[in-house]
Amino acid sequence: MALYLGLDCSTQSLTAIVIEIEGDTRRIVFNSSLNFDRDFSEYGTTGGVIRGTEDGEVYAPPAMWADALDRMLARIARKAEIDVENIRAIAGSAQQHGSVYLNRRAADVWRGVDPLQPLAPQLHGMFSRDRSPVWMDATTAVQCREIDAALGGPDRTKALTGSPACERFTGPQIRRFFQQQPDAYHATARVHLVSSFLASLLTGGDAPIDPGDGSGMNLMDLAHNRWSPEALDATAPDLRRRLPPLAQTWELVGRLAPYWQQRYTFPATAVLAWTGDNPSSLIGTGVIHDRVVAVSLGTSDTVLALTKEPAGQSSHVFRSPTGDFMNLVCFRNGSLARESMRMEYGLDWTAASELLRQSPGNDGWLMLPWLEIESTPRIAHAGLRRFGFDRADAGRNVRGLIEGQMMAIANHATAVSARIDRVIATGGAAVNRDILQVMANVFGVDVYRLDVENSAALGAALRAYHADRLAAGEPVSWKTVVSGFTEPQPGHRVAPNPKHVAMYAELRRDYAILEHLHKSRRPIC
Ligand code: XUL
Repeated sequence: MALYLGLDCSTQSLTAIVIEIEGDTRRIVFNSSLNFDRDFSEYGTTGGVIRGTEDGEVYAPPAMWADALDRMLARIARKAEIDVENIRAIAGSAQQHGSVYLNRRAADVWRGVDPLQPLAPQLHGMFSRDRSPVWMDATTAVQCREIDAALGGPDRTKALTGSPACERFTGPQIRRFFQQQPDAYHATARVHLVSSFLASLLTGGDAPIDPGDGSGMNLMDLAHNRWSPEALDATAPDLRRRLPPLAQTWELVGRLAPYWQQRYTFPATAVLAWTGDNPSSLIGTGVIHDRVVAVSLGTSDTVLALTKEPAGQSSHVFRSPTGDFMNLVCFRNGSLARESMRMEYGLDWTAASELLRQSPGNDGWLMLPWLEIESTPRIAHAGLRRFGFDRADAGRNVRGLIEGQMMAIANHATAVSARIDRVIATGGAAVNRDILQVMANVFGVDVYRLDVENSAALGAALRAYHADRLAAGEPVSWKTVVSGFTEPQPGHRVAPNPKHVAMYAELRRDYAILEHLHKSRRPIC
């Protein structure tokens, strides 16, 4: 029996999924999560993070992730049904952008770890910074401006690295660290991402960063998958020697270190490069070609689309684990706007859904749903724009907002991915079938709801399988890799209603015109 282990270290938890692949048998044999707040309460996190005293400061203690990795491998090793000898390869992913700072003693500390003792307390002497800023941190606006200015403006930074300088991205974070704590920066021998730090703990070496996570740093030349000397110079002095090398996502980067072999009787299993949770989710949700897009309806709404070339219209372009490009289009007005609309009219979701069903197309009335400032398109002046109705009418407002959101998502998704055959819907609001019905009607294609709680860990396990076969000289296509794991369940399909598809096709054109006309204007109502 061939087993593959995928790990995902997200903001709030560490998840492990083991899959079994033998002939036609393809199944998940282990799926388990450790929650940082609950299972590691001694680190004092809330939602897996700690909020600092400075406005927008959000970080996590890196030792907590090491602790979780230790406990998870113990769980796997103790699971009677899993023979660890059969695990052929291990891959992983982690929350993107977060960074871990190691000092010069790190290699020695690691060499000296005692397999009879828990890992985390033994790592104390390894860090040059005991805090890892994570993707939620928003303290680097100044550094973003400085980096963009040095590189020739945000568009130029985006063309070079895949994104304009962003507060949560690692480059601006490193720059701030260098400016605020120059001594600690100079004492830093390595800056790892959360992903490459955990891969390093597994191999006991200095694991590379993969292009998928590397493109979340504002430091990598996206076209060539190498560190950009220009971006490095714009960030901090002597940064090149502080970064690990880059390696392809499918490369084996080492074998499980003696610590794990002796502590939990694992063999010297092959370990792959780790990547970011978003690129890994792409595989775990089966978004492996450009005609399927994933739409996540979360705090903000995001579209993930795979393309052969970077799409100019996306908010961010990352590399994907398939070697292509992962385009991410981000809409700030997601669930927060939906919730605030629902609450304004004192509705629960059953009542709000009823309003959605009542009059699809809102009798032609449109709303630009920019309750907050928006990133797609860039809207500097917050405020809903209503056309043909006022604030008093609950039904028109609820439909205007949600239909407007779905039209914006569909129009901008089409600009990234020319032909869309299917939409995979994820995120909290995807449980609402009426919202998905609007989505299906607006896109004019089937929408499938996927239970993706652990799609990043599943994606990692699938990547382990893909890389193992590649290394064995028996490569398998990505279609074969994901087959049997990511097909949506028929009961989760929401089909478009042809009558409404034609109507929304027209409304989408009107919506695009309104969006264009009003994006630089202040709200009028
Ligand atoms: C993506 C991002 C988040 C984290 C969450 O740019 O910041 O999705 O990866 O884990």
